[in-house]
Amino acid sequence: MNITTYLKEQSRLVDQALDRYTTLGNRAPGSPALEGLPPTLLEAMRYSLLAGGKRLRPALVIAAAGLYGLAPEQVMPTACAMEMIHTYSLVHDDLPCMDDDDLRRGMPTSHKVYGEAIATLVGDGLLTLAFEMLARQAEIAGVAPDQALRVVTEVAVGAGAAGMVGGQVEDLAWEGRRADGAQLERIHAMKTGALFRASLRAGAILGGATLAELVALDRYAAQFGLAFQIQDDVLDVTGDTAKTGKATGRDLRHEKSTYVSLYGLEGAQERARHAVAEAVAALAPFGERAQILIRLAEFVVDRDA
Ligand code: GRG
Repeated sequence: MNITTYLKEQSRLVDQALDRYTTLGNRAPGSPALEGLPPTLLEAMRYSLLAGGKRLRPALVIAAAGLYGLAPEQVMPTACAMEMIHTYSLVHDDLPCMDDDDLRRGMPTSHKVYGEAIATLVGDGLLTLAFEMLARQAEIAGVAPDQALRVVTEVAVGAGAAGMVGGQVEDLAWEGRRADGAQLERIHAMKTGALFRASLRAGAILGGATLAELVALDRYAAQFGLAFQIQDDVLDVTGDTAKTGKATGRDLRHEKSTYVSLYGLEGAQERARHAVAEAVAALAPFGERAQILIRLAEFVVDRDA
């Protein structure tokens, strides 16, 4: 199985579903209610949501659910909810009060096109819509209400103050100061890792995972997140804006400690490779069923975008 082909196919399905879920009048089971939503807000939400991106978090939901034989469409509301939350975080992260970026996913950032107030509300709207979708999936055949509730809890923990939002606060607090390796790992485990972890857990919960299996996926998620973040730091130095769709050199401009600034380019890459090996080792309990998750971990350090 070629992971690039796999990701392309999953992205196509996710893009179609995101389009459907944000189209007025859609009555498919599990879809949100959009009637009355101001047209400019819906347009601005769709602008950022349908701008591309690797769709990694949905891929993790789908791959984790796939461990239990679920098809992508059975977990599509959850997969799309994770992408909505991720997109909200990017829109807010790009605001002038945060990283103040002009380019995202190869396009002008939300606040450049719609202004700061709408961009802030786009983020708020996407975050809330994500939770509406997670709750509504109890309306879909095969998703038991107690499963849907567990997924809501997992995602709230990963996206909230003890996860992604808290990590962003920590990240901002360290700007201009030199964090050590352990501090950096803590920041990114919250800021980026928590959403990957929630994606994997959500997919696995929908598939009926045991507690031991969730623990194995947590170990995978931690190493996957670390490898992803190291490569993100590497690409901020070596990446090509035409491919990453965002400016490079942002970390230096914001005086952020990164894996590259701490360990050098080669040292950082070596650490990323080690993290991938650890991620793969964590999947041992799943045997052959884990092939996609293995390839996804390899992909995060091989990617150029
Ligand atoms: C509440 C005002 C307010 C702000 C919160 C939570 C937050 C803003 C920001 C933190 C999240 C963040 C921007 C993390 C950065 C992680 C990262 C490297 C994102 C890029 O992810 P990719 O490479 O992007 O998966 P694509 O575009 O491929 O989806």
